[in-house]
Amino acid sequence: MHTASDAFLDALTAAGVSYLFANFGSDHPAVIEALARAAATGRRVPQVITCPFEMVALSAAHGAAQVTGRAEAVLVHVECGTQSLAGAVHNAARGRIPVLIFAGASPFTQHGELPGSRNEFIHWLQDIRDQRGIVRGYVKYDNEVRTGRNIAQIVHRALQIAHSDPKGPVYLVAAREVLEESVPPAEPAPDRFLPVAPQALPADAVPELAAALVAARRPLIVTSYLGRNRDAPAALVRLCRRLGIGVIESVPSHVNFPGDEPLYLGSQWNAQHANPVFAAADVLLVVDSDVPWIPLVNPPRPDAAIYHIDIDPLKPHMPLWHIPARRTFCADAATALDQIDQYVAQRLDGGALDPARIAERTAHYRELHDQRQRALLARERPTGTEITPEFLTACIRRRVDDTTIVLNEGISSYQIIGDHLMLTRPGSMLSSGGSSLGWSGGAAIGVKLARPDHTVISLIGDGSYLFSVPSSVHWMARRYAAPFLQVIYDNAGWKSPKLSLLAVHPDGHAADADDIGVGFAPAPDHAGIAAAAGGAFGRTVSHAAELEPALDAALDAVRRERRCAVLDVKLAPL
Ligand SMILES: Cc1ncc(C[n+]2csc(CCOP(=O)(O)OP(=O)(O)O)c2C)c(N)n1
Ligand SMILES: [Mg+2]
Repeated sequence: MHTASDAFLDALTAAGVSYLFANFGSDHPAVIEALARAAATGRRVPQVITCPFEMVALSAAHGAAQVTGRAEAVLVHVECGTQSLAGAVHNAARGRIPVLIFAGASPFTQHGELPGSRNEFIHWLQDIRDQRGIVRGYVKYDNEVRTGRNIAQIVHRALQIAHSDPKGPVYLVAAREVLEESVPPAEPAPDRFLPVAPQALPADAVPELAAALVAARRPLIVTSYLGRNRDAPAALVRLCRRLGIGVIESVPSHVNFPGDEPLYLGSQWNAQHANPVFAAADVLLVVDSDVPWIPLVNPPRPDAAIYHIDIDPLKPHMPLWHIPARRTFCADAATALDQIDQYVAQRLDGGALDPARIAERTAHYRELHDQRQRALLARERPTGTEITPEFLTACIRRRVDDTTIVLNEGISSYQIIGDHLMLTRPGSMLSSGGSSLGWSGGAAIGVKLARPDHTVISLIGDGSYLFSVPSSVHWMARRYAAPFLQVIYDNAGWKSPKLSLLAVHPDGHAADADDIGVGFAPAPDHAGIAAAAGGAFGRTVSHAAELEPALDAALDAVRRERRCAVLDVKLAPL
């Protein structure tokens, strides 16, 4: 017996997929049978991770891919399960995350014409006109497997597309009859479906970019996600040190540049005012960024020479997008930065490079870096008994070691978390890259499964914690031995929509209203949810003096008892 479902699992295994984050339904008897057959006969297949909610399944695959760079598989139930992927599809798309999503489809025969024919009432209810249309706006590729005879080929092609830059999710569907189909075993050949090789800058671009950066007075690089490639931050450091170029992160979803480099000048997010360091740049090189600045509040200098290198420079998935770049290049950041650096080293050193000019730029940026550093440290000192997000993050920083991965879903504290963790190691902090809340619960499981020897810490707003489906997350974390620490930045509700309101209507009725529908009173027992669902260590902390002992106890539960810990940290309410 060898069905299309066996061939599907074999193709995943051959492609290096380790996990099948699964939420089964009536579309999957053939797959469940194939999994059991593999277990009975000792055939290696991806490990099934049962996910009680699909959004958590895709978030877990998202987290795993963020640390390995490789797609995992997510198996969902027809169109209903596809809908329940919810905002995780948006996050995977915006975060350019390789992942293979596979859904069943309602049987297409109703009188037993083929094995798998309709035999349950839901087969009529779940037959919709365009199942793939649910996610088409978010995936790089979607297709229906119409015969088991080429299911391996379609899986490998889908994964090749997912793994090629700009990476992203892919979606396949197959009806029950196809998944039941007997097919001859085929030799899967994943090495004939390798991702497209990284792209370099065209030859004429390198001298132009180098010349602009060399001649500038205040050259600045702004980036958001070049750190997704763990080699790129080192390439950025080499070039910036050689030429005295400052670096600003805009809405970073990775560690793109070490926080302790004197050329590091901080990040910009949603601040509703200009950033003077950014505004002073005369040559601005944007590398891998979806939102390098917000034109309405923080525009570049009008005469700045802007260049753009991106793995996805045109962003055709965003209907409105433009930066006034002189030249735009589609290239891999690490490759491109190395090209410029090598050109400068070989062709300009000792010639067009003026050491005094570079020393002046470096000293200027070092001074700004040091000023910023002093201001940050001053802000994180505790004042009285209240816990500020700055103090909380500093306490966490002191517990981050070389094998810690932090997931930042702090929302109104995104920037504070990045600023005060001051991380230096590529890959040590991740954000979803998207904006649909609740990613970091499932993602923490995926990261922990992929890096079992690391300490995983999810820093999450209280609203985002509830979005993350904590009952599913904490059940899964215990079931699959994937313990992590979760610290809730609990400001008693959704602070961000309130900030959005005040930015647009600072003096309106809502600004003075007692209740604008964003508060969480009466307070949920957040830690209790995790304890009930997954036996997590749970504690609520509201006094500054309690914080550090609670963090130590929570980390001890994670590292020694190997169970999740949730610290619900009460900040000033919104
Ligand atoms: C799935 C989803 N629903 C709604 C929103 C809109 N939204 C943006 S921020 C926010 C509040 C988040 O609350 P919390 O995590 O507590 O962060 P805070 O703003 O309080 O720091 C909401 C509801 C969203 N981004 N994603
Ligand atoms: Mg909140």
